[in-house]
Amino acid sequence: MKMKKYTASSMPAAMKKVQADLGDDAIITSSKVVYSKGFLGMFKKKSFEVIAGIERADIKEPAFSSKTVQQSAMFESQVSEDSSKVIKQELADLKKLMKSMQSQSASIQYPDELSTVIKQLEHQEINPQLITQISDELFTIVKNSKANLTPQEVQALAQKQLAHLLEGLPFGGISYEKKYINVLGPTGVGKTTTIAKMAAHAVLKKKKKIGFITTDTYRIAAIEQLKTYANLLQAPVEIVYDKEDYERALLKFERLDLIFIDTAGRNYKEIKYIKDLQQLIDVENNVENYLVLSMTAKERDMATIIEQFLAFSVEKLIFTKVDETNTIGSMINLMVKYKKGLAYYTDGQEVPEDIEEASMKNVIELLFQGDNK
Ligand SMILES: Nc1nc2c(ncn2[C@@H]2O[C@H](COP(=O)(O)OP(=O)(O)O)[C@@H](O)[C@H]2O)c(=O)[nH]1
Ligand SMILES: [Mg+2]
Repeated sequence: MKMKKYTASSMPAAMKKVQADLGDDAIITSSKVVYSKGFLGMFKKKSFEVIAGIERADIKEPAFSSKTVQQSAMFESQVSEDSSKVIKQELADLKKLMKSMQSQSASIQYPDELSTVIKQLEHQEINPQLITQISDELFTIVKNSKANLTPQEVQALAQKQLAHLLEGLPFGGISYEKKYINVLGPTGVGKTTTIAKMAAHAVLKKKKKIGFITTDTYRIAAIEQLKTYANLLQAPVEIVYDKEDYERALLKFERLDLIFIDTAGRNYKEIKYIKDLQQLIDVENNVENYLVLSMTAKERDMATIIEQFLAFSVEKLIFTKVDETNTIGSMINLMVKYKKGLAYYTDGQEVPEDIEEASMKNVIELLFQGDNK
């Protein structure tokens, strides 16, 4: 992937530049605020820098261009008759080969054995490019196998290909190695509910002393909701309105094992505020960031959210409301595209039970179970 740097006076302006230059498929790999020294070092100028790039579709050069053929033809007249015969033959062979290659690529048809699996992947709205990638691999395997494969065998092979795509991405929930669990995402995706589920597990199964911090002070109901869960778990809650509150809360919770931070970010300004707050604890490198996305959202909108939160080192995503959809391809597409792992997925409103810690295995199984007709 070729990377380019874009600078502008605001983050939206920088993003616009990226979009104008690279289109909607641009991948933002980093973004930051840079301060350049102004006049006599007195006026610092603030600008926003984004590094972005785009995955290039392989540009395929034809193996032999017509120019080469023309050159060979010219060359032909200068050589002895014998070798000219040889060359003629070679050219004819070449033409034949090219013709057969063209007809093959124009009518690539996957064998019937693969059609069920391909339909399943399509039904789940796996990205077409990924489907082609998987199908091509399966095609090679099926072609080379002596006996006909059973549908179960083909499905198992498809699962293996999916595992390939997800290889190297982190799976699994809280590591319990860091003190702060920062749960990010826009309002309404299910952050607070998911935090309650995670926290219940930490208290009941892992016997951790926990506390809650919320910066989502926009709606009273949201505060009350978190307080209710905290009371049930007999854990303290701190409501944070500014940086000072935040510092005070961190100090107050010094002796606890695990702090869940509920942070709603609705727009760029709020996300920046969260980032500023996080700097207070990030110095210790003691945070795990989770970004929560709802499976009921459109893939493109989820992608936008992921991009908005790129400034945070989010390793793993959490997908909620899996119970409200039959298609979970977008989950896989986004993980592959943004190289993010998966911590949990949630499948209902019940606290604490409706949550699954993610593994590569259960995500792939999720894709193949349920309504695939
Ligand atoms: N069906 C379903 N609803 C969920 C799930 N997780 C959360 N919700 C609901 O989504 C709504 C918003 O949840 P909330 O935790 O307040 O979201 P927040 O604004 O991100 O904190 C509530 O009605 C939750 O009960 C889930 O996995 N499945
Ligand atoms: Mg909330």
